[in-house]
Amino acid sequence: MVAISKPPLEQLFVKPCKPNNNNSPSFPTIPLIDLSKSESKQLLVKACQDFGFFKVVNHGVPMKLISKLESEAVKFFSSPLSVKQKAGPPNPFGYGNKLLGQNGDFGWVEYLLLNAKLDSDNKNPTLSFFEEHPEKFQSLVNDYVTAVKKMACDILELLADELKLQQRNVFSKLLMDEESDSVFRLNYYPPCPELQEHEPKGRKLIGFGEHTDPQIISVLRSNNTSGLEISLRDGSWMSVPPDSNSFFINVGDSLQVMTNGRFKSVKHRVVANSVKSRMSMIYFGGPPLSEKIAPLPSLMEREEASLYKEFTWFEYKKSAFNSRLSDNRLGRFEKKNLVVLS
Ligand code: GA4
Repeated sequence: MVAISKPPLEQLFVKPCKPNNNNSPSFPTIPLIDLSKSESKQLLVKACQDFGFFKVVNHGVPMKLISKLESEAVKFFSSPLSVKQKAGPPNPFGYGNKLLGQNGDFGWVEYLLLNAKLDSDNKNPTLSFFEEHPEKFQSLVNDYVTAVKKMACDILELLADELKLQQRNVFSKLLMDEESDSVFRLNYYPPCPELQEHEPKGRKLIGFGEHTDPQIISVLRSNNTSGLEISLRDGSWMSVPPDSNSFFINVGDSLQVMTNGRFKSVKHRVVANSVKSRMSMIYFGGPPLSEKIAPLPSLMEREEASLYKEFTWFEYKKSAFNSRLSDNRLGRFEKKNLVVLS
């Protein structure tokens, strides 16, 4: 058994990186997409190519459902540790505190990882800690997952349309499949008062370390506390202004592969706040374990070389879960194409 000690706060500070100038007129802004508008398709494709990240409004997910689930989640994270631990250690589903994954990554975060499969027979930890209404929480999660999955599928179909793919459900069918390997995550970032001493010097404490998501698409909703940052092409980090009425969408590694690198799986992280807590709820839409992931032949131009070796989602997931958060997980699946210069 590997004994993992608690991380001293010092280890959770992020390495300083080059500052970016958020006030400069050339500084990019997060693409904002109104899903009720007909021009959303083009904007979606552009956002996936330029950033692998965007914000959506008019998403159709009822605000009442979002706030009900959020308040149940707040109740859960405010419970005594002994109550939260009833959900079991994340293996892979369960309650976790500071330790992320199995390979020694830490962050200033508590979380609950759940199977997003909606049948009653799934492998979720017992949700008995919701003493009064245990089934209420499960049914809220189910309703919420159903709604965000529908939105994710609508977005994936608009993308397939705009890419002129014959089958507009080529991506969405992977999430709709009964065997879809999707995950639902609640992240609670408690305030860290000690951080106040470090903030004037510009030091940031890591909540969730930098990483890309291995799945196809991720749908994130948070309360109004800042913390999420995305990595820009020049290597700088851009802080994403929070917006509790909208959803933020990430392209995952698998969608990057299926589009042969046209869409970018965005590197992102969360930094802790010294005064306010941050709560986020994320649906990670993944394919069935047996699904073969490779660039779509119908998307490839004549003579275009595939940038990736084919793999099953099972193979990729296994390799991802053996990696550290910041590893370049796609690296070992990249093809080393030789360019012959004549
Ligand atoms: C990142 C996206 C999802 O949160 C997650 C994470 C998973 C975990 O927390 O167990 C991983 C991480 C995520 C990628 C690398 C591995 C696995 C932690 C980690 C160090 C649930 C997922 O699918 O991959």
